Amino acid sequence: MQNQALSKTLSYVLRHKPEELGLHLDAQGWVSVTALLQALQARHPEVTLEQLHEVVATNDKKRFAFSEDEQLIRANQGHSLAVDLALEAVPPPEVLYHGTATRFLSSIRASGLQRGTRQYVHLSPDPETATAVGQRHGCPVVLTVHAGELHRAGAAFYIAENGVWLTLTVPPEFIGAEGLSAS
Ligand code: HQG
Repeated sequence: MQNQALSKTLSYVLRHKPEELGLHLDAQGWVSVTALLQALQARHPEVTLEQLHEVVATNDKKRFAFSEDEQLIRANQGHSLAVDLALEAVPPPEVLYHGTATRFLSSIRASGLQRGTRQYVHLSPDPETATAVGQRHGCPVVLTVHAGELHRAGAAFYIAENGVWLTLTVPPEFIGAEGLSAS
C-alpha cells in the first residue's frame, strides 16, 4: 500500500468510519496504534509500524497525530464523528479565509457557511491554503470571514493541531461581500 493510499484510509477510518475496520475511537478520537495496525494488516499485510510513522510525519496537511507515548493515534480535524478533540477555544485573527467552489456561492450567501456532515466549518489562515481547499470541489473562490467580529458576537473558535481553524457556523453577515479571485 502506497503512503497516499494509507493516508486516505486513515482519514476515512479515523474521521468517519472506524467500524469499517472493526475499530472504536475513544471520546477524544484516539485509537490504539496496535489495534489499528492489526486491523490494517488484516487487509494489507505489508503495512508496517514504520510506514504508519512515516505517513504521520510526512503528511502534507499534518492530518494525524500520535499521543505523547505513541500508543494512540487520531485525526487532527475533519471528523464527521462526534469526537471531542478537547481543543481550547482561542480568539481568532480578525480575518480568516474559506475556500469553496463557485457553484456553492449563492447558497452560502443565503445561509452562511454550514458544517454539513463535518463537526465544524473549516477555515484557513491564508488565501493560498483556502484556494487549495476550494479546488477540491471545482472552480475555486476564496471568501473572507470576519472571524474577529463573529468571535466578539459570541462564537467559539478553535485551532486544530495542524493550523486549520474550526467554528460551528458562519452566518452570511460575517462573510466578506467580495470573493477573492483564486489565482
Ligand atoms: C460548502 C480538507 C452550500 C463548503 C480541507 C465546502 C479542509 C456550502 C463544502 C477540510 C454551504 C463542504 C474541510 C452552504 C458550506 N451551501 N455549500 N450553506 N456551507 N458549503 O470537504 O471546508 O484534505 O466538508 O464551502 O483541506 O472544503 O480532508 O469542507 O465547499 O481542511 O484533510 O460545502 O477538509 O482537508 O466540503 O474542507 P467539506 P471543506 P483534508
